[in-house]
Amino acid sequence: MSLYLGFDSSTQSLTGIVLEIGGSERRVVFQRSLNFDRDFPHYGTQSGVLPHADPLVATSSPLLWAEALDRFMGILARDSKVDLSRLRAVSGAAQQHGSVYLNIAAAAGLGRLDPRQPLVAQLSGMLSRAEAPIWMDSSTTAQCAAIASAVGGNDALARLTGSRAFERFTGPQIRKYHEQDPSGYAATERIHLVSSFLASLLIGAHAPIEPGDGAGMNLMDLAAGRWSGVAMRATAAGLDRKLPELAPSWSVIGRLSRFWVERYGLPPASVIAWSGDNPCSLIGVGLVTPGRIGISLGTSDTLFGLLRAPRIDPAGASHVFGAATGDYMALVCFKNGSLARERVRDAYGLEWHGFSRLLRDTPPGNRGAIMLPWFEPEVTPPVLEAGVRRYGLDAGDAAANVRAVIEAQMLATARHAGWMGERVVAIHATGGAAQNRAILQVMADVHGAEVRQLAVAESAALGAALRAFHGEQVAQGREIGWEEVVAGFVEPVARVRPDPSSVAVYAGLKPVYAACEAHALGRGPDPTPLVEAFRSGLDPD
Ligand code: XUL
Repeated sequence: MSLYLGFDSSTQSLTGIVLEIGGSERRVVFQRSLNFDRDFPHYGTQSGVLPHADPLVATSSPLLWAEALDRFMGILARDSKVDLSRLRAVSGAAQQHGSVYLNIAAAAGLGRLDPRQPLVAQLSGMLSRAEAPIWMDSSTTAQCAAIASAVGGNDALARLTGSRAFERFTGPQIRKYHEQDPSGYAATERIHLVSSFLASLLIGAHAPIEPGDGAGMNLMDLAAGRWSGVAMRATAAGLDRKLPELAPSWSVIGRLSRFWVERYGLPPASVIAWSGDNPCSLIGVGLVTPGRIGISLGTSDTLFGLLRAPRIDPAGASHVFGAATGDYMALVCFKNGSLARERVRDAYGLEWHGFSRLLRDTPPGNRGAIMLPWFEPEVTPPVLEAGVRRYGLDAGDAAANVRAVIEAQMLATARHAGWMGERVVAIHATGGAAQNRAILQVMADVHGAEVRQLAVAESAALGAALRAFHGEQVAQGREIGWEEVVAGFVEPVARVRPDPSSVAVYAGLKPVYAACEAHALGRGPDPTPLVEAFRSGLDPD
């Protein structure tokens, strides 16, 4: 039986999963996560982010990601107790949009890594920029405006690249670097995404970018699957010479280099192009046909689904990326995911079990109390000035605030997904918080749809491992359908059904939530009368 390794280099951790697959026999044989703050304290990250005076700036360290990869391979070789000579292919997922800047020394240096030396010690001379801006950065509003205007407006940019200009997208980040550090930009020979950077470390050469993650840059012509000359020129001079090539998602981009083979005794397994965490999660939750959606409850919460054609969100809040199947995927990203849940938990001195108990003990609809949990600047809807807004909600009431943060997150997913045009019949839930039944019940009730809880919470790493399997099969000349690829790994372990009376409560609460959001964004009147009317409708006394 063959082994397939999938990684997920996320904001806060590196996870690896090894699958054993032989015909219909399929299982996870190894899984481990390394936490960036805890296991690599010398980088000084907080929740995976380097401290900065400007709250709009968010960066991390490419060296940290590389050191985690090196340590993970050591653990795999030492602790996994599986026969790694059967490892056939490796792929990976990474947080999207983040960019890594390499100088001219990298092309040769990557191919000459010394297996007797730690990886990280050999990389610092290859970076033209020590820090990597990541998806949590919101500091490029001016660059977004400049790029949008140079391509004929945000609608034109969305039609071309799948998204209007977003602060965290790679193009605006590159433009800012070019403006603020022209000599650093000039010394940059190659700009990688986090995914293609880590893939480069595995193969010992510059890796290509695939269209799933490439679509998160505001630089790729989505329909053609090519870098767009117009978008590149609108972003920074000479960018066409600095971007990696684009390659299909299932490409074998190389083999594990001598560094890994000699350092850890791994076989020279095929490396399949790495992608973004969201395109990999789409596979890892089994959304290989349209009609169902996935919700991932991670550092950010995301909602996603497969699209056969690149439909564009008319409100401009969402994105369309490439899918690993060769189709498209819709994605709506909410930055205040676990970030917000953790802040509420900590503000009231709770542990997770206490948080869940309060959620279960409070009534659906929260008596009309609404929180907009924008602890950090929000992506959907776009909010640059962080700050929690409360309507009919007493900040001192722990129970009501616990329910309010979860209800707000679920109401936001329902409100901002309508444009996909899919009637939601089932939701595949994943991510750390998807293990929490009380949260899944709110999800089912707000959407009025069954929620399927999956066995593997780490859907991005699982999806990456499944993509490794698929890519290797394709390379062998075997025609394999995606249903067959994911079979055995994505069947739900539990189903949470919507409760009709709660569904009715949320149908009434949705317009109240919408009015609060509009008011907080400065686009609507004070919603207090609506909050009060909802409350008195629930409780006529
Ligand atoms: C998606 C996004 C986030 C990151 C998180 O557009 O910004 O989901 O990919 O890792």
